[in-house]
Amino acid sequence: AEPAPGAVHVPGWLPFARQRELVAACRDFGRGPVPYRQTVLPGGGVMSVRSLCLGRRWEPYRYLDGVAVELPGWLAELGREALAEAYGDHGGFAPDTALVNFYPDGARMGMHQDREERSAAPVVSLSLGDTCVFRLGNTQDRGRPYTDVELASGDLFVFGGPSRFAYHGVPRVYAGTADPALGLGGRLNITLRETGL
Ligand code: MD3
Ligand code: FE
Repeated sequence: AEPAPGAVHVPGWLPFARQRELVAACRDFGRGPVPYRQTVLPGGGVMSVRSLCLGRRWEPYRYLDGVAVELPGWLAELGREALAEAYGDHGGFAPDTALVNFYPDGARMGMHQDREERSAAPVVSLSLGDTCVFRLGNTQDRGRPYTDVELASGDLFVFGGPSRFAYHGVPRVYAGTADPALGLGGRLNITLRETGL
C-alpha cells in the first residue's frame, strides 16, 4: 500500500523466524558498549522511547560518540532488500546507520521531522513486537492533514520521495498485542538510513 507519495507499506514482510532473530539481535546490541538510552532533545525534553544507534551517528544521537559500534553488514543488506521489495529496485541504497527504538508500555514519539541527515535517500523502517499507530503527516507542520497507519510486527515501511521530510510520530502502542512466541514485551523499530555524513 502507498498511503502517501513515496511512502510504501508492506505488511508482514519479515517471516516470523526472521522477526525472532531480529529481536534477539536487538537484545544483543543492548549488551554491547552502547546501551539503549532515553534521548534528551535539544529543547530539554526526555523521550520515553529508548534508542540505540549502530554505525554512523548524527544529531541527536551523538551521545557516547567516542564509542564505535559497527553497523553489521547483514543489517545493511536487509535494508537494501527492503528497498528492493518496496520500490522494485534498491537504487544503490547503502545505509551507514541503524537506529533501534524500543517502546516500553506507554512510550510514544511526538510528531517530528527527520532533517538532520545530510541525505535525501529513503528511510527503511522495520517494526517488531506490539502493534502501534504510526502517524504520517505533511511537510508543513505537526497538524492535519495526516494519515494514521497501524504497524504490526514484521511490517516494512519505506519513506522516500516527498514523504521523507514529512512530519511523523507514534501516538500510541497497543500493549500486549505481540505474539508471545516473539519473546518481546513492547515494540521495537529499526530504521536504516544514509546519513550523508
Ligand atoms: C517518516 N521512528 O526514529 S518509524 C525516528 O517507529 C522515528 O520508532 C518511528 O520516527 C518509530 O525518527 C517511526 C520510521 C520513520 C523514520 C523516518 C521517517 C518514519 C519516517 C522520515 C520521514 C517520514
Ligand atoms: Fe523520525
